[in-house]
Amino acid sequence: MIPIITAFEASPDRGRGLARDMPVRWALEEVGQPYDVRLVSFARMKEPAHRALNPFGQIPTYEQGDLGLFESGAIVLRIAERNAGLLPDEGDARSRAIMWMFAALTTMQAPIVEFGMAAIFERDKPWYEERLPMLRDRVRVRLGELSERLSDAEWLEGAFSAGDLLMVTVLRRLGGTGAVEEFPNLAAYTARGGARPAYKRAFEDQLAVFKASQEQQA
Ligand code: GTB
Repeated sequence: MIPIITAFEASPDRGRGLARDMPVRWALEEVGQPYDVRLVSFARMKEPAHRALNPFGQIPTYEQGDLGLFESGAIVLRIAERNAGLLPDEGDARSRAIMWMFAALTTMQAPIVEFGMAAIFERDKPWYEERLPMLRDRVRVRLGELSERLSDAEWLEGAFSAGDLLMVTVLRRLGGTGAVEEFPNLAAYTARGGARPAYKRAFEDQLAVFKASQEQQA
């Protein structure tokens, strides 16, 4: 049965692939699983039918048969567990790859999102100028630690895994800030992820959705 995911009808990121449907699309492309997309507006996301799938009224969601999931990390894990290519078979290696999935979505993503949110929503607040360097420093510390661990390896833990997929999507949220570029190995790592054919297909698909939404408005 072909899974159905939800995504923004018109993404506020204007097709930059920063919304959380992107890791889900990328994972599905990596394993060669065809999928359908149901596009939803902000209003539709808050309606009972969508909230039945995601109580927080957000995208992405994932439906396959009787299964309905939300949370991009849980969806990527489901895809990785059911298909070859995103998690090692051997138990310890598999646990380490899952550990990196959590590291991406918690330890790395938390300060990155806080930094990004402040830049968008607190710009006009009196505390903004004082708070921003602190938030940026928190991101820099985490990036430095990740950079040291990655060193000159291609991927975080041997072969490319769902851990790398999520880490690259989280690091991409810093695009345009110059933060990742302070660490050349992380910049190369992020570029390596983005150069994967599956990533490119996922990116082009979500970009096509955004372009279509603009054409409809014109
Ligand atoms: N933890 C959840 C997950 O990983 O699935 C987070 C899901 C989430 O944040 N969804 C957002 C959403 O539905 C879209 S992706 N928001 C609508 C709402 O809450 O009403 C987050 C996002 C949004 C916009 C940009 N952007 O414009 O750059 C980037 C990321």
